[in-house]
Amino acid sequence: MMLSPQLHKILAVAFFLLSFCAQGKLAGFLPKFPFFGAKSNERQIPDLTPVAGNENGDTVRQLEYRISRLEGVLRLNKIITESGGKIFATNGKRADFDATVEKCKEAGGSIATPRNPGENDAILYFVKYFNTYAYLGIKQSLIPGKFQPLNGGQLSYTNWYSNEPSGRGEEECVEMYTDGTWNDKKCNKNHLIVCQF
Ligand code: MMA
Ligand code: CA
Repeated sequence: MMLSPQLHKILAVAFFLLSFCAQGKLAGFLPKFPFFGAKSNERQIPDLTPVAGNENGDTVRQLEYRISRLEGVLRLNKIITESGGKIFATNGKRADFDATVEKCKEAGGSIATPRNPGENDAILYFVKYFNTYAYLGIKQSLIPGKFQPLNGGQLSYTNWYSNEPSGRGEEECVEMYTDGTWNDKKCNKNHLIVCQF
């Protein structure tokens, strides 16, 4: 059966978070949720007993129901944030720009790239929680001082801090400050990994 884009998305988020749980790297993140720090032999195995229903349509509906419940739990616990159907997640770790792009790609997503104030806020939640700047999926174009989304095209939304971008070609990446504004910056800082799915 083909995976729906929604199922694909939530599975990518789940594996992203789980891969770090398994390494114990999420310990410390959301300490009120001790299951994140549990050793592998103590971890709860989810009950994946199929619900009755032989037709593909039923199966898809049931999967969608289960996904929406999972999303509800993740959202409630602020393990993911969401804006307009786009999901954002962090593992609480830091990396430079290239490593962040790679980590997000490995997880089946991409580096967080806000397209409007709602998405900017969804990323900002993690930046504030960890009190750590995050790189965005925006880079200087071939024209120094002009920025564009990683996958090309034009920036239709920006949230530059006053007098930014200021690097005049010397600062090729973009970081989000803890007030949600943006600064062009060198790409080699250790910033919070925030991905979108
Ligand atoms: C730093 C660096 C720049 C930023 C300025 C703002 C001195 O350089 O973070 O990217 O524009 O601070 O003062
Ligand atoms: Ca700058």
